Amino acid sequence: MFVDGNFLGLPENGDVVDVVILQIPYELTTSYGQGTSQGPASCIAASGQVELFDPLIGNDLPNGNAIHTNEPWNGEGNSLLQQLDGISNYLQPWYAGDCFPISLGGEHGILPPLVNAAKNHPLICNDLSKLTIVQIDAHADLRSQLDGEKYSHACAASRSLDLGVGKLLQVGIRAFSQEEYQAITSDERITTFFASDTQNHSTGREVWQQWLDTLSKLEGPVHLSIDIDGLDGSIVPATGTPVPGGLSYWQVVETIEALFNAENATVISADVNEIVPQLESPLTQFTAAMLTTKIVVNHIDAKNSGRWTSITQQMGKNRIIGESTFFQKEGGQ
Ligand SMILES: [Mn+2]
Repeated sequence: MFVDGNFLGLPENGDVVDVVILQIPYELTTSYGQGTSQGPASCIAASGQVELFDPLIGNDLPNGNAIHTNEPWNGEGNSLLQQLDGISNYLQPWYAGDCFPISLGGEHGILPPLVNAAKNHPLICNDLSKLTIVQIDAHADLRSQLDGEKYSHACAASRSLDLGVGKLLQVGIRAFSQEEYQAITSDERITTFFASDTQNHSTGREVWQQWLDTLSKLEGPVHLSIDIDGLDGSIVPATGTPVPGGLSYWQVVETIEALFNAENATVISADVNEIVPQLESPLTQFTAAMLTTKIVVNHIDAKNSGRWTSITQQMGKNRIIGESTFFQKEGGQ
């Protein structure tokens, strides 16, 4: 039975949630292209064309797991800070440690509220210094502000570090300012693999292996943030700011696999963002749907292999949405 509006068209399984697909149609500060607010729905529609079989789990999805496609974030909030609180409160109940949350965006500005929601995860316990973010992106997103806005998508990574995130690993990076380059070279929390190095035709293979080795040595809780413009612009042409010279589809798949296979790390959540529906061909949203499916498959494999276990008892689908006003209290300070 194919269920319209559900990720992969999969029917739900009563009140059980093993993987939750969250939709954040947020678009406020996207600087160049338009249309990220339609991204999550277009990715879910495109996921209907993705194969359910993956050799990694040797079976069709959902392979005994309950994949719940949650109602989208309601978009409410009269100011940017209210909206950030709204996103954080929408996500927070899914960070209880009993399921695996995957957020579809929406612009990359969803990352700081996501990090704020992750504070409650039992592996983090309010200490975000334990958390590593692995960021696939064309842009470093390390600006202090863009056009006077410190919560711009171009500042997503710096605001996450401000929240207390311990470690940031970046790959695919090929568009950045001098300020961002200085942050990369001076801030010990940041490790960046530039696309000019990983994609280099003579020496790239060696650098790429170093990236995979770095991932396999990670420890503790990890969030995977995929800005789809990290991929080469030719396969995600509709994203807000497509950039040439990016990662191939298979490099992103290798990254997902290396990360989920890291023996001492636990991937607690992921997001796939900056999805914009492509009209003439569904390539952009289909690429996002394929990668989201790869994340689901790798999570299930990690669970089957004991690298992910539920920390709390199953909480079902009806969860109390948070009421934090964290970003409003910060007042953009
Ligand atoms: Mn980004």
